[in-house]
Amino acid sequence: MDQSNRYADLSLNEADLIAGGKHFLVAYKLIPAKGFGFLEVAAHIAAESSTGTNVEVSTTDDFTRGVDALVYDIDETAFGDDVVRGGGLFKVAFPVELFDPSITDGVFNISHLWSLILGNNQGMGDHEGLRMLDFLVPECMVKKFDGPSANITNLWKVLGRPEVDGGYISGTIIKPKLGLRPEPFAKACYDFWLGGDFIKNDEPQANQPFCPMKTVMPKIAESMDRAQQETGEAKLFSANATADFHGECIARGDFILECFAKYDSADHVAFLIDGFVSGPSGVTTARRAFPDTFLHFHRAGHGAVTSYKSPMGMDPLCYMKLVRLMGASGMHTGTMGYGKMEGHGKETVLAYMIERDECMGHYYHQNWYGMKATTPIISGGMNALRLPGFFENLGHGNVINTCGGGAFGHIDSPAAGGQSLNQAYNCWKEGADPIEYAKTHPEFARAFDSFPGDADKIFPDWREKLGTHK
Ligand code: CAP
Ligand code: MG
Repeated sequence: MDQSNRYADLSLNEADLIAGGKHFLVAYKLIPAKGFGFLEVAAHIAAESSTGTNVEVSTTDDFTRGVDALVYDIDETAFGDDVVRGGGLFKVAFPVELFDPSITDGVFNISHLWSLILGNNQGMGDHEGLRMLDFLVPECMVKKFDGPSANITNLWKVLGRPEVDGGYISGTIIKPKLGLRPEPFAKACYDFWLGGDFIKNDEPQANQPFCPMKTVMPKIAESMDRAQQETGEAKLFSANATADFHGECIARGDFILECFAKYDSADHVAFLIDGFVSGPSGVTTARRAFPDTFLHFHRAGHGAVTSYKSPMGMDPLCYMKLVRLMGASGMHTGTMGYGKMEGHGKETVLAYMIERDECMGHYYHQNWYGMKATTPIISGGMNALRLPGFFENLGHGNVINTCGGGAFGHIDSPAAGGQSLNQAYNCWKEGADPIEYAKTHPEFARAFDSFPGDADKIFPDWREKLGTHK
């Protein structure tokens, strides 16, 4: 049934909709199924995402029609006819009345919002592909989401740095991903903290029988204390508090803080929340129960929804915006083509969108109206050699960077791995040539020997210029 007579109004003007401030706007990429018209499917998507279904129903009244989501712009040939990346563009205006403020405090529910803008419409049979590319949150809604409470400024304060432009936080992920027992786990932490700032649990490390949280967490806290005394520097740990049941998450968080409070280091702790798999409820539990603790959002699994390989789901930019609204202190934004995960150099927008007061997305200029920034977390196949190019592309180093292989794969020690990361940042900040810089910074130089494949690719003439370093 073609519902475009009800769920489309191409006379609507986007500038007026934005100025009116009463609509949540969404841009989608659509590949209609064979035998279906573009506007017909777009209108059906607007119906299914708001007040309709696939047929007229007798219970609809004038008020209902007044809150219909409406297709207001289409461009059927926007993306060409590639079977995955092809299709057309259409935009939908959702009246803000469709969204769901909590009965407790009026804060909007992300889970509800997500189920409207990218819910049933993903499973409809009249399209070959539907992908959300960008959305615009009006001011009246931005101000009714939690947003971040703590962020990188809290961590810079602990590290004794300026709370603005406090710079690069060098980090690692304890590797191997699973399989370390408590003693070797705590030793790995101590060894890295002798050279780097920040350690995170790897996303699956939690309470496995071979490394129970109640055994390992006190040892990690003790290792941090020893490393802080040894180096005279504050250290940070992002502990996995992810859980299905909110009570378990809170119990884990309380226990973790208790372990570190013993050494007066509770504010040196962040909570790692595997936010894609635990969803907005899991994230909001941590955000609300522990507002003073940095909420480290790990996005493992997000690729199923955001991968550029798919005609479905959402662009990573949309996911970044949802996560800032949820209140993540820090969010994995990917490595923008410099690491091992899918991505490209123009993904800087993923970082800018969550860290700036306002930012131009793919289709909409988003103002955050004073909502605190979410800190970009850079992780995935990174090491000291890949960092200078990464910072040059991003344009700054006010990020948390975690290198698992990049630290524990350094041939001298995890501490040398950590030092090599800090040296890579300083090399970029000073505008120095990395090879020249390596001549006076041995840990950075030894990163060339540790990751020769990367060195050959990024600095082809390093061998004759640097030779191997002992
Ligand atoms: C990186 C990592 C990270 C992912 C996150 C891993 O380890 O710990 O979880 O890379 O990816 O498990 O692979 P390495 P993203 O540093 O050893 O690669 O930030 O893109 O979500
Ligand atoms: Mg990991």
